Amino acid sequence: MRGLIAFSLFCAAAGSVVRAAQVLRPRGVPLSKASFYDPSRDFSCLDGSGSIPFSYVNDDYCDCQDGSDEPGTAACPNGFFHCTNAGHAPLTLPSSRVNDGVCDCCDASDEYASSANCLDVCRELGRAAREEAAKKREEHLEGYQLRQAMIEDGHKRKKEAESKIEELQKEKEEADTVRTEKEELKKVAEEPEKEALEKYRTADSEKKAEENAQQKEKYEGEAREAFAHLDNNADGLLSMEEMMSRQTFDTNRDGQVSEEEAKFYLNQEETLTLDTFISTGWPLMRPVYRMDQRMFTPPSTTTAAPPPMEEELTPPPPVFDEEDPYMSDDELDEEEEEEMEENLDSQPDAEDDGSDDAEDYDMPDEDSDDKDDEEEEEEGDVPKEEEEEEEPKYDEDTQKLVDVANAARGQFDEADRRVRDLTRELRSLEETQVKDYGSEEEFRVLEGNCYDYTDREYTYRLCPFDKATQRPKSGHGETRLGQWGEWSGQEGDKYSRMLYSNGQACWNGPTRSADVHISCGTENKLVGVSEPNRCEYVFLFTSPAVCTKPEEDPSEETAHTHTEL
Ligand code: MAN
Repeated sequence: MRGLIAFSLFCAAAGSVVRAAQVLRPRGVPLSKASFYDPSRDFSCLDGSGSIPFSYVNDDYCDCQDGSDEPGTAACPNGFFHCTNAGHAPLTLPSSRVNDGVCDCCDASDEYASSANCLDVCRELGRAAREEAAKKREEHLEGYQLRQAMIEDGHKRKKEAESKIEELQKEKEEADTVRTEKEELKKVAEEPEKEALEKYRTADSEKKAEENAQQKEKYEGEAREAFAHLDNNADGLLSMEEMMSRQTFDTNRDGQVSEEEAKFYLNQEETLTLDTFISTGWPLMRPVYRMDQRMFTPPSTTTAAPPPMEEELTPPPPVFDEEDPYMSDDELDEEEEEEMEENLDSQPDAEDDGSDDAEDYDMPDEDSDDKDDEEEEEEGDVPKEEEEEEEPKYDEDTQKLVDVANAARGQFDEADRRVRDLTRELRSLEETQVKDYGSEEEFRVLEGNCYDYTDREYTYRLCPFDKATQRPKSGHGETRLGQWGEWSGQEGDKYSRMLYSNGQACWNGPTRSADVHISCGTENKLVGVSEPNRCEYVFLFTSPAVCTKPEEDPSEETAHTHTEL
């Protein structure tokens, strides 16, 4: 019975595939193993585990441990079924799929005893697959040709960069020389300018010193006059009594000069000599004294004055009251008064030795301004237009020297700028020369370009050899995902991946990075981006640069399929 079934299966198998002069073999056996299935001999299990009469092959009973006696049935759990799929690609299935009601083989051979009614569709599928493969191959070939162009372009650019570097180096040498010359000329022009301005400054400060001396003289003259006026008994000492005899010093306007009031103006001394008067007493009393001198009408009553208050027993500070109704605006030199008030503030205090030292006078001093000017000029700054307009302060000869120096500074600045520009340009070109643009410079042409990909939330950008970024579609701010790092493909396939690292730090996480996977395509294009782990991005980039040479004979596989027939 077993033998009969096996024979019929063998014939059925032969019948389903046999064309003229083709190799007969049991169902499910690939051509490569046909010789092991010889119906004129016993069958030896392919793993050598035993031998059985040939009639036991495909008898739906599993005899061999490796399942090799049942290639065309589902009897062995570890067996395999091979479908020839003439017209398309052969297929090997686990034998459990035989007659399971599902069409696995396109030639329908796996469902010979089922009700699945499978049809042989291998020819149509084969044609579509071949067309698809041809298209792919075509693209691959085009990509490969484009790669050749990229290689050529890369080499060309490298050479151009080399000669540009040489050119720039020469230009920079020349620019250095020009800069040195201009620097020298600037020094030469600045020397007389500095001298001329120095004289100017000296003349200026001499004038100011003279003015100061005059002012001091005037101030002291006034003081002497006042001293003589106040020193009633002309004994060369200004005493408490003499002070108390003057209504001028009735600061709180209670009708009499108290001891405290008198003492305040004597700088807490009992008496003052002329010298101590000039340095300590006069600065205190000058405002009230002068005001009193200038009043049109002396106050006959105290009605205009505020009533004296308890606390005013302590002598109030001699405040100059600009609102005072008895003051003559015409006569009072306000500026001078203010100036003297300033002087009052800076008078030496009671602990001071009180010596009449000119340095104790805080006369107007513009030295500090001068110093600023000098510093600015020493730094080579061209005087500002505004300042020039405000102060046409130089004589013709000096102005000429300043103009010449300004011109020399301008020329030096220009020469200096040129050197810096050339240095920058050279540095960036030299950097490109040491970058790895692929084994044949095939990626060099990508430098300077950027490629975008937009998904639902973000627009991603890849600028090869520079950076990878992410920008929300809402448009707020760009996130740096990484700077160009290195080629990161596996050994032998180094140029299939790029790593962009050290991007913006992820909140509570690592710095962002982008891993760029490059596959063959006819375009340099960013075709997808994902973020498989938070802040770790995978970019899918296609480029002809990675297209390898397509196989010579694309129909090899099909030919192999046909030989099985
Ligand atoms: C931003 C984007 C995201 C990232 C989060 C992490 O929203 O950069 O891609 O996952 O930050 O906080």
